[in-house]
Amino acid sequence: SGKRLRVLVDMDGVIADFEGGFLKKYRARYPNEPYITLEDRRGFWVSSQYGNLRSDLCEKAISIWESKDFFIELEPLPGGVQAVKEMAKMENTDVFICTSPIKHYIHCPGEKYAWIEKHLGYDFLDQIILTRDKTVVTGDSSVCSKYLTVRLIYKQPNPSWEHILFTACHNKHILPSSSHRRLLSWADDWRGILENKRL
Ligand code: DGP
Repeated sequence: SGKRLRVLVDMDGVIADFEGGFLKKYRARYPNEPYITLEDRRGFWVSSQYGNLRSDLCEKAISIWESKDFFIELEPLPGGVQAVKEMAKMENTDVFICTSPIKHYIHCPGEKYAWIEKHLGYDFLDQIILTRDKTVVTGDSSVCSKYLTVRLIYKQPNPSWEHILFTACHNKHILPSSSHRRLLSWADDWRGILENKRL
């Protein structure tokens, strides 16, 4: 019933645990360097916060996600894979994984495809959108904030979108606003949000 929905689900911090994977590998590689606990993470850019802690740590942080096997070995976030599979089976619902590869491209894009195949299955490879500029996917230039991580989009007619802010360690302190609904986790009521968008 109701509108057909196109749901764009981000990958890092929404279905794949980028922050947890980063911290684990950073600490293993640089055991004697200071680090930022997930509790103390602020802002989307991990490298900026590490750079503020000590300037050379910016580069060290970047070296972690530029390494082979970083992206493929990310753990799924609780409930994310199951929710996306369920969502994809819903009537009148098209689900895409919309994710920005890092510009050090030698490992990241391929490993993102491999991660999707491993956790969501071969057929989900048809649903991947890799772009450095997610605003062009919707054609709406006001989609810009890095901490907005799940998007719901109406199909025609009258295309419009709503960002749903998926709670992550780095954005949980941002105050709620009327224009940004939150999904606290995949245990939260994502079905309700979809049905509400469909009306
Ligand atoms: P997305 O969440 O899909 O917009 O992807 C953003 C990408 O950026 C993802 O691969 C993680 C990565 N990323 C996270 N923090 C930083 C950072 O501080 N610097 C860079 N270059 N990339 C980052």
